[in-house]
Amino acid sequence: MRIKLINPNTTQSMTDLIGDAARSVAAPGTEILAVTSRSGAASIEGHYDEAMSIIGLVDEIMDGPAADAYIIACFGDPGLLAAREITGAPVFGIAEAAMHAATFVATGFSVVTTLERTRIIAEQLVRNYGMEHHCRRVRATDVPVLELEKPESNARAIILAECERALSEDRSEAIVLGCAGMADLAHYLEDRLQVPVIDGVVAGVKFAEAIVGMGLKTSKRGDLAYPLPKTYRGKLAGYAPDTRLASTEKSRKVS
Ligand code: 5HY
Repeated sequence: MRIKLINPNTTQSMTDLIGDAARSVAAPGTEILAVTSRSGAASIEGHYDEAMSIIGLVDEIMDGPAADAYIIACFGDPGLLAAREITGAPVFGIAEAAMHAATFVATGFSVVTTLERTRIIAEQLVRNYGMEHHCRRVRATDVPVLELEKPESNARAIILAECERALSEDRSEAIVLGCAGMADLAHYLEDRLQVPVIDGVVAGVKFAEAIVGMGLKTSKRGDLAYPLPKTYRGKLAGYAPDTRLASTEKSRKVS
């Protein structure tokens, strides 16, 4: 099966990092197509960045080649429901995937993310996903997304210290990493913390393999049905659903 792993920010080095993480767990026969959005912000750190990232995300889903599943590799899960509308293939957000994975291995988890504003967005996701009973707290580290890649930022030590506080102060039994750019930290942290540390990129890949393996597709009954045909104006005229849905998608469209 082919899983398209979409980095909705425009930083290629982060795509390389998440592509490596995804391939390290992919089953034999799973192809990971890791792509960087062609438009938008270098890092996604707020509602505006998220909103602007959705066009690039849509481009990656609508422009072939079709995949058996898609993963949105940004912890805000930007455009997740819109993405589920435009394809029948299952779509996974890394926040949703990581939180669900955490509930299988712990009663309570903490999310450790980057900036304070991201912390607030992640709290909204916890509520949207009905995870209030499982997520004990969302914690920020004040490490900006692109600083994660720089050894001089001391990001590893800062994140490790925040995870240790999460385990002692939140009474959490697992850690969910709150940024795709933390994908390479999971093993390092797990070795030191001795609790499950869940990276959503890896969780997304394994859920994608499971759901595709079960033969499941996104329901086209209700709100995730293909978008209604209508006129789009202005800069988005070319995004009118009927003109834009990829021909591969149209051929498997369920009306
Ligand atoms: C992410 N931003 O996973 C996030 C989440 C964050 O560019 N990729 C981003 O830390 O704000």
